Amino acid sequence: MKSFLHVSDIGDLKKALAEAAAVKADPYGWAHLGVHRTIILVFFNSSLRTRLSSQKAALNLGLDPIVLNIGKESWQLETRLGVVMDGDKSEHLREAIPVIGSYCDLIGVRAFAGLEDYAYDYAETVLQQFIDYSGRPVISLESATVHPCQAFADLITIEEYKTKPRPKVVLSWAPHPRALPQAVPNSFAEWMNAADVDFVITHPEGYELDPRFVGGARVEYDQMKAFEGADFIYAKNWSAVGAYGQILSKDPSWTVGRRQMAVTDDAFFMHCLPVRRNMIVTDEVIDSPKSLVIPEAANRVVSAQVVMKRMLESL
Ligand code: AN0
Ligand code: CP
Repeated sequence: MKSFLHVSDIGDLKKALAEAAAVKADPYGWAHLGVHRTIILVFFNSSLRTRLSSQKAALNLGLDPIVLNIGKESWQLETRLGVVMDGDKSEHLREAIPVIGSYCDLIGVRAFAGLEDYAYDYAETVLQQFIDYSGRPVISLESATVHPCQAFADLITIEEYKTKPRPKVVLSWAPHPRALPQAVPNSFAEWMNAADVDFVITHPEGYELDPRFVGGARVEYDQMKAFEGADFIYAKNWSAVGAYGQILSKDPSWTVGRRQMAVTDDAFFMHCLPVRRNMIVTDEVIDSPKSLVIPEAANRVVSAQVVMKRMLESL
């Protein structure tokens, strides 16, 4: 595997899920693979789960992780090409990336969408430079448009908890005080479309996701209707794509609570975390026995480990 951004990069999903189960059952079973190998994890943005689960996955494989927090420990990096560097950025990605590549075997990058320029974000301008200039396999640890390690962990979690061969999975927009990227819902949609589930997306009008990620999914603007008979509710806020990066609604009636969960088929509740309680989801729902947020986060080690394992095997 040369890079990990899309569901197509992992190949057959049944095989990937079987491999995830094997890695989870025997986390140290491939500890020889990473010996005398290094992964550099580059963070342009904050993280709790991705930072820790990626390091843990690397350690399980015998791989040495090095974390670099851009702008805090490194120089501030310029990411746009062709600019006069007379501002606060001391170094360009064009030099920094091959230097980072010369110190390691694999690279992970977290670089969120700026939410100002659709074309810049949706071209994956930062991540693509890592792919083009590092000479190393690159993992998106949430880049401008995708969060594949999260979506893979979500799929593993659904596989573990489903009680029907083809469960109904609903991705629901929920309110948030700040404008957030579309990476999590984009990847979730892409992976659910590829998986054997009945997938529905619900959001207020104006929050349509990019058609490349919506694919053939059913979109339902009535949240209560979308939730009917659901087996998994996946809540997430995102900012608008059309009116790029804008907050069009903070409607509290979309906060996932007992009212919506009551029309599901006793659905599980999922969220990638970090979550704003009583904005995205009520305390009652996230604290209920049907909430999967902790096992879902735990599966981030498993998804990252399968990806790093595949990359090490193909070096
Ligand atoms: C980020 C997002 O919505 O993309 C990270 C989620 C994993 N969330 C926040 O910034 C709160
Ligand atoms: N879900 C997730 O990626 O969390 P962090 O932003 O804390 O890494």
